[in-house]
Amino acid sequence: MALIQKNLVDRVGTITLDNRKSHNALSGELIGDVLRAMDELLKDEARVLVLRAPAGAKVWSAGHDVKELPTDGRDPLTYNDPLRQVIRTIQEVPVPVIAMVEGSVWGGACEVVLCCDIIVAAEGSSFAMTPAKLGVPYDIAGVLNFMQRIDLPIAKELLFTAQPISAERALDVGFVNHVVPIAELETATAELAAQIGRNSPLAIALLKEQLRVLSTATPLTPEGFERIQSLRRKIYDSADYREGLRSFFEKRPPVFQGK
Ligand code: LCV
Repeated sequence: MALIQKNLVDRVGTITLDNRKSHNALSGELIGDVLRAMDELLKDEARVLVLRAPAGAKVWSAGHDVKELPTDGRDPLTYNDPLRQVIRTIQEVPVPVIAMVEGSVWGGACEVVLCCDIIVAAEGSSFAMTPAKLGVPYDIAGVLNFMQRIDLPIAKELLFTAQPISAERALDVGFVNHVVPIAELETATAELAAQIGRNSPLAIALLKEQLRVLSTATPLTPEGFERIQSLRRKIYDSADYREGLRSFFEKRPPVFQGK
């Protein structure tokens, strides 16, 4: 059973995350459905993609499926993790991807939204970046994505506090494009998508790839990369990482010991 809905109207492809029982947690299964839908819509010559939750959703997505985070000493966010795959796909598909957001967005889902090309959020929606709350050693590509979209002091506050911020604050700090009343969310998104769909798909595909390549040209030495990976390994091998996940399942605040 698909955990998403898909439709294509006037070359605008819409993918609706629709796994309500786990608040659209980004499980491998749900992400697999999203990737297949993106592939099918591009084959049907969609010129814009919209990623959304069902109308009225209180939670856009609860982030990475915590049940799928390994606790046996394996890296929880490797290159082939479904979350990393869908984020790279959003960044690399040759059409603009618009995140149409209502409700709360958590953890890895914040990065998914941030890596969409344009974000239209409803008043009352919120964004929480949660690695520090769960004790998760976030991966380098993910941190770079946050840095690309959010000024460093703001990114640090959001990541260190792991607290939700409002759509209005997200607009102020520049990581959403528009905040609109919930009743106007679909219309505002559709108008934006239609404007883009009337322009040259070839020129837009080139512009998107130019912006991706030029914005990700970040110097990272092999030594720097290895050093960060060794720091991450210490964390996903730590008691704190296991405590973070255990506290989530036991529905209690984590007690981190710093080891
Ligand atoms: C699996 C879930 C989830 C979930 N996974 O309903 O960025 S990182 O590094 O942190 C990254 C690794 C990441 O993205 O981690 C996930 C970060 N996400 C969060 O911290 C959000 C966790 N979820 C919540 O805070 C609440 O579920 C919200 C506020 C989204 C909704 O609260 P509400 O009271 O409406 P429940 O908490 O009762 O959730 C309903 C069911 O969905 C499961 C949750 O375990 C519960 O399952 P059970 O009914 O079996 O108890 N669920 C929620 N989020 N990310 N499962």
